[in-house]
Amino acid sequence: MTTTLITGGTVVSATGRTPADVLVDGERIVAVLAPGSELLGSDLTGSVDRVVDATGKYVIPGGVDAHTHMEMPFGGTFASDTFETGTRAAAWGGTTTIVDFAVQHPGQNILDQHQLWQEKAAGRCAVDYGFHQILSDVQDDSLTAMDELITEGVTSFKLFTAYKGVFLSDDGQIFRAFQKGAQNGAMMMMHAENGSIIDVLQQQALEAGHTSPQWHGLTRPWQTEAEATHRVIMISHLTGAPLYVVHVSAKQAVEQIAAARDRGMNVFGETCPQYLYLSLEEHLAARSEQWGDFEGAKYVCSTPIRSHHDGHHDAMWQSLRTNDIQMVSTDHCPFCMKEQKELGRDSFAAIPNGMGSVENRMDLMYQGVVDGRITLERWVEITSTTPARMFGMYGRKGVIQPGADADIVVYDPNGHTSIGMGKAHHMNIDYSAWEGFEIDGHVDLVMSRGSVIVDDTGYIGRKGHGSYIKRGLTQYLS
Ligand code: DUC
Ligand code: ZN
Ligand code: ZN
Repeated sequence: MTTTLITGGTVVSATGRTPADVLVDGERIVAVLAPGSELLGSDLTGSVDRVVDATGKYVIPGGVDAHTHMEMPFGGTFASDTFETGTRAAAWGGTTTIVDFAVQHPGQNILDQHQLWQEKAAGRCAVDYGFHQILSDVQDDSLTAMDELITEGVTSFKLFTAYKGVFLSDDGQIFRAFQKGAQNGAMMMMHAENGSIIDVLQQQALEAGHTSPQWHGLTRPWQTEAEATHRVIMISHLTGAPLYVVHVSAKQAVEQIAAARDRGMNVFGETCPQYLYLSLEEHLAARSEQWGDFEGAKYVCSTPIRSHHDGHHDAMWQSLRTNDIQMVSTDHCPFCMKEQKELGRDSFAAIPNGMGSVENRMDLMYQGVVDGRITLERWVEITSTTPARMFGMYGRKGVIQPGADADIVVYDPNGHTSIGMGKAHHMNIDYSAWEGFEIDGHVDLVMSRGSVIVDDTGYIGRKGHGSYIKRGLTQYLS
Protein backbone atom coordinates (compact mmCIF):
# COMPACT_ATOMS: atom_id res chain seq x y z
CA MET A 1 0.00 0.00 0.00
CA THR A 2 1.22 3.47 -0.85
CA THR A 3 1.65 6.04 1.90
CA THR A 4 1.43 9.73 1.10
CA LEU A 5 2.09 12.78 3.23
CA ILE A 6 0.46 16.03 2.16
CA THR A 7 2.54 18.57 3.97
CA GLY A 8 2.71 22.32 4.56
CA GLY A 9 -0.89 23.15 3.63
CA THR A 10 -3.87 24.61 5.46
CA VAL A 11 -6.54 22.00 6.05
CA VAL A 12 -9.97 23.57 5.62
CA SER A 13 -13.14 21.99 6.96
CA ALA A 14 -16.73 23.16 7.28
CA THR A 15 -15.90 24.49 10.74
CA GLY A 16 -12.39 25.92 10.54
CA ARG A 17 -8.91 25.98 9.07
CA THR A 18 -5.62 24.89 10.51
CA PRO A 19 -2.06 24.27 9.32
CA ALA A 20 -1.72 20.47 9.26
CA ASP A 21 -0.11 17.56 7.46
CA VAL A 22 -2.35 14.77 6.19
CA LEU A 23 -1.08 11.20 6.20
CA VAL A 24 -2.68 8.75 3.78
CA ASP A 25 -2.19 5.01 3.87
CA GLY A 26 -3.70 3.07 0.99
CA GLU A 27 -7.20 4.39 0.35
CA ARG A 28 -7.73 6.08 3.71
CA ILE A 29 -6.61 9.08 5.71
CA VAL A 30 -4.82 7.77 8.78
CA ALA A 31 -3.72 10.95 10.53
CA VAL A 32 -4.09 14.73 10.50
CA LEU A 33 -1.03 16.08 12.26
CA ALA A 34 0.34 19.38 13.49
CA PRO A 35 3.07 20.43 11.03
CA GLY A 36 6.39 18.66 11.59
CA SER A 37 4.90 15.96 13.82
CA GLU A 38 6.62 12.69 14.31
CA LEU A 39 4.49 9.57 14.30
CA LEU A 40 5.75 6.63 16.35
CA GLY A 41 9.10 8.35 16.70
CA SER A 42 9.89 8.48 12.97
CA ASP A 43 10.41 11.50 10.74
CA LEU A 44 7.37 11.17 8.51
CA THR A 45 8.77 12.85 5.41
CA GLY A 46 11.52 10.24 5.27
CA SER A 47 9.29 7.23 5.79
CA VAL A 48 6.43 7.72 3.34
CA ASP A 49 6.34 6.68 -0.32
CA ARG A 50 5.30 10.07 -1.60
CA VAL A 51 5.33 13.63 -0.27
CA VAL A 52 3.00 16.27 -1.69
CA ASP A 53 4.15 19.81 -0.93
CA ALA A 54 1.04 21.89 -0.27
CA THR A 55 2.83 24.94 1.09
CA GLY A 56 0.66 28.03 0.67
CA LYS A 57 -2.31 25.94 -0.47
CA TYR A 58 -5.63 24.77 0.90
CA VAL A 59 -6.14 21.08 1.56
CA ILE A 60 -9.85 20.31 1.34
CA PRO A 61 -12.09 17.24 1.17
CA GLY A 62 -12.87 16.26 -2.42
CA GLY A 63 -16.00 17.82 -3.89
CA VAL A 64 -19.29 15.93 -3.75
CA ASP A 65 -21.67 16.75 -6.60
CA ALA A 66 -24.99 15.24 -5.58
CA HIS A 67 -26.89 16.06 -8.78
CA THR A 68 -25.60 14.84 -12.15
CA HIS A 69 -27.20 13.24 -15.20
CA MET A 70 -24.59 11.32 -17.17
CA GLU A 71 -26.01 9.80 -20.39
CA MET A 72 -29.52 10.84 -19.38
CA PRO A 73 -32.20 10.29 -22.03
CA PHE A 74 -33.96 13.61 -22.60
CA GLY A 75 -35.78 15.36 -25.43
CA GLY A 76 -35.06 12.64 -28.02
CA THR A 77 -31.34 12.47 -27.26
CA PHE A 78 -28.92 11.63 -24.44
CA ALA A 79 -26.83 13.89 -22.22
CA SER A 80 -23.47 13.99 -23.98
CA ASP A 81 -21.23 13.07 -21.06
CA THR A 82 -20.95 9.37 -20.37
CA PHE A 83 -20.03 8.07 -16.94
CA GLU A 84 -16.48 7.83 -18.30
CA THR A 85 -16.14 11.36 -19.72
CA GLY A 86 -18.25 13.06 -17.08
CA THR A 87 -16.46 11.62 -14.06
CA ARG A 88 -13.09 12.38 -15.67
CA ALA A 89 -14.18 16.00 -16.07
CA ALA A 90 -15.37 15.97 -12.45
CA ALA A 91 -11.90 14.82 -11.39
CA TRP A 92 -10.25 17.67 -13.31
CA GLY A 93 -12.38 20.10 -11.33
CA GLY A 94 -11.79 18.63 -7.87
CA THR A 95 -15.00 16.64 -7.54
CA THR A 96 -14.29 13.13 -6.29
CA THR A 97 -17.85 11.87 -5.76
CA ILE A 98 -20.98 12.21 -7.86
CA VAL A 99 -24.51 11.06 -7.15
CA ASP A 100 -26.33 10.48 -10.45
CA PHE A 101 -29.99 9.71 -11.17
CA ALA A 102 -31.25 6.37 -12.43
CA VAL A 103 -34.33 7.14 -14.51
CA GLN A 104 -37.77 5.52 -14.47
CA HIS A 105 -40.11 6.69 -17.22
CA PRO A 106 -43.81 5.79 -16.98
CA GLY A 107 -44.32 2.06 -17.42
CA GLN A 108 -40.73 1.07 -16.73
CA ASN A 109 -39.76 -1.26 -13.90
CA ILE A 110 -37.86 0.66 -11.25
CA LEU A 111 -35.51 -2.11 -10.17
CA ASP A 112 -34.64 -2.90 -13.82
CA GLN A 113 -33.91 0.77 -14.42
CA HIS A 114 -31.68 0.96 -11.36
CA GLN A 115 -29.81 -2.10 -12.63
CA LEU A 116 -29.42 -0.50 -16.06
CA TRP A 117 -27.80 2.58 -14.53
CA GLN A 118 -25.49 0.39 -12.44
CA GLU A 119 -24.37 -1.29 -15.66
CA LYS A 120 -23.82 2.02 -17.45
CA ALA A 121 -21.48 3.18 -14.68
CA ALA A 122 -19.70 -0.01 -13.63
CA GLY A 123 -16.03 -0.10 -14.64
CA ARG A 124 -16.16 3.31 -16.30
CA CYS A 125 -15.93 5.97 -13.62
CA ALA A 126 -12.86 7.99 -12.68
CA VAL A 127 -14.28 8.92 -9.27
CA ASP A 128 -16.69 7.31 -6.82
CA TYR A 129 -20.39 7.40 -7.60
CA GLY A 130 -23.77 6.68 -6.09
CA PHE A 131 -27.35 6.79 -7.36
CA HIS A 132 -30.62 8.45 -6.54
CA GLN A 133 -33.70 6.91 -8.19
CA ILE A 134 -36.17 8.94 -10.26
CA LEU A 135 -39.79 7.79 -9.89
CA SER A 136 -42.43 8.83 -12.43
CA ASP A 137 -45.60 6.71 -12.33
CA VAL A 138 -45.85 5.66 -8.69
CA GLN A 139 -47.65 2.31 -8.41
CA ASP A 140 -47.87 -0.29 -5.62
CA ASP A 141 -44.69 -2.00 -6.80
CA SER A 142 -42.86 1.37 -6.79
CA LEU A 143 -43.33 1.52 -3.04
CA THR A 144 -41.87 -1.92 -2.46
CA ALA A 145 -39.04 -1.07 -4.88
CA MET A 146 -38.21 1.95 -2.69
CA ASP A 147 -37.68 -0.35 0.29
CA GLU A 148 -35.52 -2.68 -1.78
CA LEU A 149 -33.40 0.09 -3.23
CA ILE A 150 -32.63 1.44 0.23
CA THR A 151 -30.92 -1.85 1.03
CA GLU A 152 -28.83 -1.32 -2.14
CA GLY A 153 -27.66 2.10 -0.96
CA VAL A 154 -30.16 4.17 -2.93
CA THR A 155 -31.63 6.22 -0.10
CA SER A 156 -33.11 9.17 -2.00
CA PHE A 157 -35.89 9.37 -4.60
CA LYS A 158 -36.68 12.19 -6.98
CA LEU A 159 -40.09 13.07 -8.37
CA PHE A 160 -41.21 15.82 -10.75
CA THR A 161 -44.17 18.20 -10.85
CA ALA A 162 -43.29 19.02 -14.49
CA TYR A 163 -42.60 17.27 -17.84
CA LYS A 164 -45.98 15.59 -18.50
CA GLY A 165 -45.67 12.10 -20.01
CA VAL A 166 -41.93 12.01 -19.39
CA PHE A 167 -41.30 12.45 -15.67
CA LEU A 168 -44.35 14.12 -14.12
CA SER A 169 -46.13 12.45 -11.22
CA ASP A 170 -49.51 13.69 -10.07
CA ASP A 171 -49.96 14.96 -6.53
CA GLY A 172 -51.51 11.69 -5.34
CA GLN A 173 -48.53 9.73 -6.63
CA ILE A 174 -46.11 12.15 -5.00
CA PHE A 175 -48.10 11.86 -1.77
CA ARG A 176 -47.89 8.05 -1.78
CA ALA A 177 -44.14 8.07 -2.42
CA PHE A 178 -43.68 10.59 0.41
CA GLN A 179 -45.73 8.39 2.75
CA LYS A 180 -43.26 5.60 2.00
CA GLY A 181 -40.33 7.96 2.55
CA ALA A 182 -41.74 8.91 5.94
CA GLN A 183 -41.75 5.21 6.83
CA ASN A 184 -38.39 4.06 5.51
CA GLY A 185 -36.27 7.19 6.09
CA ALA A 186 -35.64 8.05 2.44
CA MET A 187 -34.88 11.61 1.41
CA MET A 188 -37.59 12.77 -0.99
CA MET A 189 -36.22 15.02 -3.72
CA MET A 190 -38.47 17.24 -5.82
CA HIS A 191 -38.14 19.02 -9.12
CA ALA A 192 -40.67 21.74 -8.27
CA GLU A 193 -42.26 23.61 -11.18
CA ASN A 194 -45.93 23.75 -12.16
CA GLY A 195 -45.72 21.73 -15.38
CA SER A 196 -49.37 22.16 -16.40
CA ILE A 197 -49.14 25.95 -16.39
CA ILE A 198 -45.77 25.86 -18.14
CA ASP A 199 -47.24 23.64 -20.89
CA VAL A 200 -50.00 26.21 -21.55
CA LEU A 201 -47.59 29.15 -21.52
CA GLN A 202 -45.27 27.34 -23.93
CA GLN A 203 -48.08 26.58 -26.35
CA GLN A 204 -49.36 30.15 -26.24
CA ALA A 205 -45.86 31.56 -26.84
CA LEU A 206 -45.30 29.25 -29.82
CA GLU A 207 -48.71 30.14 -31.26
CA ALA A 208 -47.70 33.80 -31.02
CA GLY A 209 -44.57 32.99 -33.05
CA HIS A 210 -42.04 33.14 -30.20
CA THR A 211 -39.54 30.37 -30.89
CA SER A 212 -36.20 31.65 -29.51
CA PRO A 213 -34.47 30.29 -26.37
CA GLN A 214 -35.28 33.26 -24.13
CA TRP A 215 -38.91 32.06 -24.24
CA HIS A 216 -37.81 29.00 -22.31
CA GLY A 217 -37.26 31.35 -19.37
CA LEU A 218 -40.25 33.58 -20.06
CA THR A 219 -42.64 30.60 -20.03
CA ARG A 220 -41.33 29.30 -16.70
CA PRO A 221 -42.01 32.34 -14.47
CA TRP A 222 -41.01 32.32 -10.82
CA GLN A 223 -44.62 31.79 -9.74
CA THR A 224 -44.56 28.30 -11.28
CA GLU A 225 -41.53 27.42 -9.16
CA ALA A 226 -42.79 29.05 -5.96
CA GLU A 227 -46.22 27.41 -6.27
CA ALA A 228 -44.83 23.91 -6.80
CA THR A 229 -42.29 24.41 -4.03
CA HIS A 230 -45.11 25.37 -1.65
CA ARG A 231 -47.14 22.35 -2.79
CA VAL A 232 -44.39 19.82 -2.15
CA ILE A 233 -43.62 21.42 1.22
CA MET A 234 -47.27 20.81 2.14
CA ILE A 235 -46.96 17.18 1.01
CA SER A 236 -43.86 16.85 3.16
CA HIS A 237 -45.76 18.40 6.09
CA LEU A 238 -48.73 16.11 5.65
CA THR A 239 -46.63 12.94 5.43
CA GLY A 240 -43.68 13.80 7.65
CA ALA A 241 -41.16 12.83 4.96
CA PRO A 242 -38.01 14.94 4.65
CA LEU A 243 -37.93 17.04 1.50
CA TYR A 244 -34.98 18.20 -0.60
CA VAL A 245 -35.87 20.67 -3.35
CA VAL A 246 -33.46 20.44 -6.28
CA HIS A 247 -32.09 23.30 -8.41
CA VAL A 248 -33.82 26.19 -6.61
CA SER A 249 -33.55 29.35 -8.72
CA ALA A 250 -36.33 31.75 -7.67
CA LYS A 251 -36.15 34.10 -4.70
CA GLN A 252 -39.79 33.29 -3.91
CA ALA A 253 -39.07 29.54 -3.85
CA VAL A 254 -36.31 30.17 -1.31
CA GLU A 255 -38.83 32.12 0.76
CA GLN A 256 -41.08 29.05 0.82
CA ILE A 257 -38.20 26.84 1.93
CA ALA A 258 -37.05 29.33 4.57
CA ALA A 259 -40.60 29.59 5.97
CA ALA A 260 -40.87 25.79 6.19
CA ARG A 261 -37.52 25.57 7.95
CA ASP A 262 -38.59 28.32 10.35
CA ARG A 263 -41.58 26.15 11.22
CA GLY A 264 -39.10 23.41 12.11
CA MET A 265 -39.67 21.23 9.08
CA ASN A 266 -37.08 18.92 7.57
CA VAL A 267 -37.00 20.83 4.30
CA PHE A 268 -33.74 21.39 2.46
CA GLY A 269 -32.73 23.07 -0.77
CA GLU A 270 -29.98 23.00 -3.32
CA THR A 271 -29.00 25.61 -5.86
CA CYS A 272 -26.55 25.44 -8.78
CA PRO A 273 -23.85 27.78 -10.12
CA GLN A 274 -26.02 28.81 -13.09
CA TYR A 275 -28.58 30.38 -10.72
CA LEU A 276 -25.84 32.39 -9.02
CA TYR A 277 -24.02 33.68 -12.08
CA LEU A 278 -26.13 33.51 -15.27
CA SER A 279 -29.17 35.58 -16.24
CA LEU A 280 -32.05 35.56 -18.70
CA GLU A 281 -31.01 38.90 -20.19
CA GLU A 282 -27.29 38.24 -20.58
CA HIS A 283 -27.34 34.54 -21.43
CA LEU A 284 -30.74 33.08 -22.43
CA ALA A 285 -31.44 36.13 -24.61
CA ALA A 286 -27.88 36.32 -25.96
CA ARG A 287 -26.98 36.58 -29.67
CA SER A 288 -23.73 35.52 -31.30
CA GLU A 289 -22.21 35.57 -34.75
CA GLN A 290 -22.20 31.80 -34.93
CA TRP A 291 -25.65 31.06 -33.54
CA GLY A 292 -27.66 34.29 -33.93
CA ASP A 293 -30.43 34.42 -31.33
CA PHE A 294 -30.09 30.64 -30.87
CA GLU A 295 -26.96 31.35 -28.76
CA GLY A 296 -29.22 31.26 -25.67
CA ALA A 297 -29.84 27.53 -26.21
CA LYS A 298 -26.52 26.96 -24.45
CA TYR A 299 -28.19 28.09 -21.24
CA VAL A 300 -31.54 26.29 -21.50
CA CYS A 301 -32.02 24.30 -18.32
CA SER A 302 -34.87 23.82 -15.88
CA THR A 303 -35.56 25.46 -13.55
CA PRO A 304 -34.51 28.33 -15.84
CA ILE A 305 -31.83 30.90 -15.20
CA ARG A 306 -33.67 34.02 -14.10
CA SER A 307 -33.85 37.76 -14.71
CA HIS A 308 -31.16 39.81 -13.04
CA HIS A 309 -33.72 42.55 -12.38
CA ASP A 310 -35.72 40.75 -9.72
CA GLY A 311 -33.18 39.94 -7.01
CA HIS A 312 -33.03 36.20 -7.64
CA HIS A 313 -29.23 36.05 -7.84
CA ASP A 314 -28.61 38.02 -4.66
CA ALA A 315 -31.28 35.97 -2.89
CA MET A 316 -29.48 32.76 -3.87
CA TRP A 317 -26.14 33.98 -2.55
CA GLN A 318 -27.79 35.24 0.61
CA SER A 319 -29.59 31.94 1.18
CA LEU A 320 -26.26 30.13 0.94
CA ARG A 321 -24.88 32.39 3.66
CA THR A 322 -27.89 32.05 5.94
CA ASN A 323 -28.33 28.30 5.35
CA ASP A 324 -31.84 28.70 3.92
CA ILE A 325 -30.21 26.79 1.04
CA GLN A 326 -27.79 24.15 2.25
CA MET A 327 -25.66 23.14 -0.71
CA VAL A 328 -24.61 23.56 -4.32
CA SER A 329 -24.78 20.84 -6.97
CA THR A 330 -24.54 21.24 -10.75
CA ASP A 331 -27.53 19.43 -12.31
CA HIS A 332 -24.84 18.51 -14.85
CA CYS A 333 -26.82 17.48 -17.95
CA PRO A 334 -24.84 18.59 -21.01
CA PHE A 335 -25.98 18.66 -24.62
CA CYS A 336 -23.89 19.76 -27.58
CA MET A 337 -25.10 22.72 -29.63
CA LYS A 338 -24.61 20.73 -32.85
CA GLU A 339 -27.34 18.14 -33.38
CA GLN A 340 -28.59 18.23 -29.78
CA LYS A 341 -29.56 21.76 -28.71
CA GLU A 342 -30.20 22.28 -32.45
CA LEU A 343 -33.24 19.99 -32.14
CA GLY A 344 -34.94 23.13 -30.82
CA ARG A 345 -33.98 25.50 -33.63
CA ASP A 346 -37.64 26.03 -34.54
CA SER A 347 -39.08 25.77 -31.04
CA PHE A 348 -37.52 26.64 -27.69
CA ALA A 349 -39.73 23.92 -26.18
CA ALA A 350 -37.78 21.26 -28.08
CA ILE A 351 -34.32 22.34 -26.87
CA PRO A 352 -32.94 19.60 -24.62
CA ASN A 353 -32.81 20.99 -21.09
CA GLY A 354 -29.46 21.05 -19.39
CA MET A 355 -25.99 22.49 -19.01
CA GLY A 356 -22.56 21.11 -18.20
CA SER A 357 -20.80 22.29 -15.05
CA VAL A 358 -19.45 19.23 -13.25
CA GLU A 359 -15.87 20.34 -13.94
CA ASN A 360 -16.43 23.93 -12.82
CA ARG A 361 -18.44 23.81 -9.60
CA MET A 362 -15.55 23.90 -7.12
CA ASP A 363 -13.88 26.80 -8.95
CA LEU A 364 -17.10 28.76 -9.48
CA MET A 365 -18.00 28.48 -5.82
CA TYR A 366 -14.45 29.35 -4.74
CA GLN A 367 -14.86 32.61 -6.66
CA GLY A 368 -17.71 33.30 -4.23
CA VAL A 369 -15.09 33.22 -1.45
CA VAL A 370 -12.80 35.60 -3.35
CA ASP A 371 -15.73 37.93 -4.03
CA GLY A 372 -16.68 37.98 -0.33
CA ARG A 373 -20.00 36.16 -0.88
CA ILE A 374 -19.22 33.15 1.35
CA THR A 375 -16.43 32.14 3.71
CA LEU A 376 -13.73 29.61 2.93
CA GLU A 377 -15.29 27.17 5.40
CA ARG A 378 -18.75 27.64 3.90
CA TRP A 379 -17.24 26.83 0.48
CA VAL A 380 -16.13 23.44 1.80
CA GLU A 381 -19.44 22.93 3.57
CA ILE A 382 -21.75 23.60 0.60
CA THR A 383 -19.65 21.73 -1.97
CA SER A 384 -18.51 18.70 0.02
CA THR A 385 -19.46 18.27 3.68
CA THR A 386 -23.19 18.96 3.47
CA PRO A 387 -23.77 16.92 0.28
CA ALA A 388 -22.00 14.01 1.99
CA ARG A 389 -24.16 14.37 5.12
CA MET A 390 -27.36 15.04 3.20
CA PHE A 391 -27.02 11.82 1.23
CA GLY A 392 -25.57 9.39 3.76
CA MET A 393 -21.86 9.38 2.92
CA TYR A 394 -20.37 11.55 5.66
CA GLY A 395 -17.42 10.07 7.52
CA ARG A 396 -16.16 8.46 4.33
CA LYS A 397 -16.73 11.54 2.20
CA GLY A 398 -16.92 15.27 2.93
CA VAL A 399 -14.26 15.44 5.64
CA ILE A 400 -10.52 15.18 6.22
CA GLN A 401 -10.18 13.00 9.30
CA PRO A 402 -8.65 9.64 10.21
CA GLY A 403 -10.73 6.82 8.74
CA ALA A 404 -12.19 8.89 5.89
CA ASP A 405 -11.57 8.01 2.27
CA ALA A 406 -8.48 9.86 1.05
CA ASP A 407 -10.47 12.06 -1.35
CA ILE A 408 -8.43 15.24 -1.14
CA VAL A 409 -7.98 18.37 -3.23
CA VAL A 410 -4.98 20.66 -2.99
CA TYR A 411 -6.30 24.07 -4.03
CA ASP A 412 -4.05 27.03 -4.82
CA PRO A 413 -5.55 30.39 -3.80
CA ASN A 414 -2.78 32.13 -5.74
CA GLY A 415 -3.43 30.14 -8.90
CA HIS A 416 -5.74 31.14 -11.73
CA THR A 417 -8.24 29.29 -13.88
CA SER A 418 -9.63 30.59 -17.17
CA ILE A 419 -12.73 28.47 -17.58
CA GLY A 420 -13.73 26.94 -20.84
CA MET A 421 -11.61 29.04 -23.16
CA GLY A 422 -11.20 27.26 -26.47
CA LYS A 423 -10.78 23.57 -25.76
CA ALA A 424 -9.74 24.11 -22.17
CA HIS A 425 -12.35 21.96 -20.57
CA HIS A 426 -12.78 18.22 -20.39
CA MET A 427 -16.54 17.70 -20.54
CA ASN A 428 -17.92 16.09 -23.69
CA ILE A 429 -19.65 19.25 -24.95
CA ASP A 430 -18.87 21.43 -27.96
CA TYR A 431 -19.10 24.64 -25.92
CA SER A 432 -18.80 25.79 -22.34
CA ALA A 433 -21.57 27.73 -20.63
CA TRP A 434 -18.76 29.15 -18.49
CA GLU A 435 -16.53 30.34 -21.29
CA GLY A 436 -14.86 33.58 -20.26
CA PHE A 437 -15.22 33.09 -16.51
CA GLU A 438 -11.97 33.86 -14.70
CA ILE A 439 -11.34 32.23 -11.32
CA ASP A 440 -8.80 33.44 -8.78
CA GLY A 441 -7.82 29.95 -7.70
CA HIS A 442 -6.75 26.62 -9.15
CA VAL A 443 -7.21 22.89 -8.53
CA ASP A 444 -3.59 21.73 -8.25
CA LEU A 445 -3.91 18.12 -7.19
CA VAL A 446 -6.77 15.67 -6.77
CA MET A 447 -6.62 12.42 -4.86
CA SER A 448 -9.38 9.82 -4.99
CA ARG A 449 -9.25 7.03 -2.38
CA GLY A 450 -5.51 7.49 -2.00
CA SER A 451 -4.64 7.62 -5.72
CA VAL A 452 -3.49 10.89 -7.25
CA ILE A 453 -5.75 11.30 -10.29
CA VAL A 454 -4.91 14.88 -11.25
CA ASP A 455 -1.58 16.65 -10.73
CA ASP A 456 0.44 19.32 -12.53
CA THR A 457 0.87 16.97 -15.50
CA GLY A 458 -2.90 16.67 -15.93
CA TYR A 459 -5.28 13.75 -15.50
CA ILE A 460 -3.45 10.58 -14.45
CA GLY A 461 -6.43 8.60 -13.18
CA ARG A 462 -7.96 5.49 -14.64
CA LYS A 463 -11.31 4.45 -16.07
CA GLY A 464 -12.88 2.10 -13.54
CA HIS A 465 -11.04 3.46 -10.51
CA GLY A 466 -14.31 4.95 -9.22
CA SER A 467 -16.39 2.58 -7.16
CA TYR A 468 -20.08 2.44 -6.27
CA ILE A 469 -21.00 3.97 -2.92
CA LYS A 470 -23.71 2.19 -1.03
CA ARG A 471 -25.15 5.18 0.76
CA GLY A 472 -26.79 5.24 4.18
CA LEU A 473 -29.83 7.28 5.16
CA THR A 474 -29.42 11.04 5.35
CA GLN A 475 -27.25 12.09 8.29
CA TYR A 476 -28.92 15.48 8.43
CA LEU A 477 -31.73 14.10 10.56
CA SER A 478 -29.73 11.85 12.85
N1 DUC B 1 -33.45 19.97 -15.65
C1 DUC B 1 -32.51 20.10 -16.60
O1 DUC B 1 -32.08 21.22 -16.89
N2 DUC B 1 -32.07 18.99 -17.22
C2 DUC B 1 -32.48 17.70 -16.89
C3 DUC B 1 -33.69 17.61 -16.11
C4 DUC B 1 -34.03 18.82 -15.35
O2 DUC B 1 -34.83 18.77 -14.46
ZN1 ZN C 1 -34.90 18.69 -12.31
ZN1 ZN D 1 -31.52 17.28 -12.62
